[in-house]
Amino acid sequence: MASSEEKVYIGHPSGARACIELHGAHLTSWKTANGQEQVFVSKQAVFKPPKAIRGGVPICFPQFSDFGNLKTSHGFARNTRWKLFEREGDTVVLKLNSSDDDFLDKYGCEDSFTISVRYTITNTQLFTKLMVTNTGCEEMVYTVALHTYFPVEDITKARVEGLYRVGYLDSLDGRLMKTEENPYILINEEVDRIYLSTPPTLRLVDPIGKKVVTIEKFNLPDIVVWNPWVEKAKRLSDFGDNEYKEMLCVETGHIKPAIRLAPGTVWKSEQILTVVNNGAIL
Ligand code: TA6
Repeated sequence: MASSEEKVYIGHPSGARACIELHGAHLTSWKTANGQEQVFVSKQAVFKPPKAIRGGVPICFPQFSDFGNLKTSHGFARNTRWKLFEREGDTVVLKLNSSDDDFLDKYGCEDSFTISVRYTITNTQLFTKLMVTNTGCEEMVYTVALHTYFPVEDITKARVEGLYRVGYLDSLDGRLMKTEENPYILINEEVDRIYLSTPPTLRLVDPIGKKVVTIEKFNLPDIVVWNPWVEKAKRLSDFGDNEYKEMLCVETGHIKPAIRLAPGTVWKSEQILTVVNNGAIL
């Protein structure tokens, strides 16, 4: 089995060009059968732990942002070496076990857990399943998110549908609770919002790229929408000044309330991304 330090590549068993590439458990490329790249990775991304890779799908665990009690924003899972557990055809599974790495010393995490991620591809879809098992004697309290960076042809024309009238915490305004008053979200400034208790399905529409991505989720009630825009982009050392124009983070997560997992029990979630090209862009 490939070690978690190597890149892992899963090609669609039919021989179609659909494939994914992982660095550890961090998905850094997802191509659909037409060969089109479906995740954004910054040209200035650093591929050297413990620096998180700027792009793809960072796994935020055991906390999203500072929704937890660790110092490391977004938790340590995205900076840690996972172990390749299974690799079969269109599926790959990686695991991270608290006993593998001394998280208590490194991150102050006292939990005993195993987290696994299972990626499965079809010609146009990416299925991501997360499973957390509490292997300790104490209740685990944690938050989680799939911090997906989507590429868009023109950020000012892209839109997110499905969050109309949903409440959100505005991270740019003291995390004040607000309500989405627009039928769909357009981006023309820095946006950093945590939408709570969202509908099970959303759409990311890229009219210039003639592409629609449907985001379905199970047990991931919250959605984060983030674009750094001009000023924050300049402050990110691993992100090009103009790259904000070609990406949008739409992240599925369980952030507020946190997940409370009793000893010996399992938490499961799933995200299904489906790409429709030249789709019904209404
Ligand atoms: O998901 C939005 C967010 O929490 C933003 O506040 C911004 O910090 C972004 O994540 C990127 O975080 P990172 O730690 O990867 O630079």
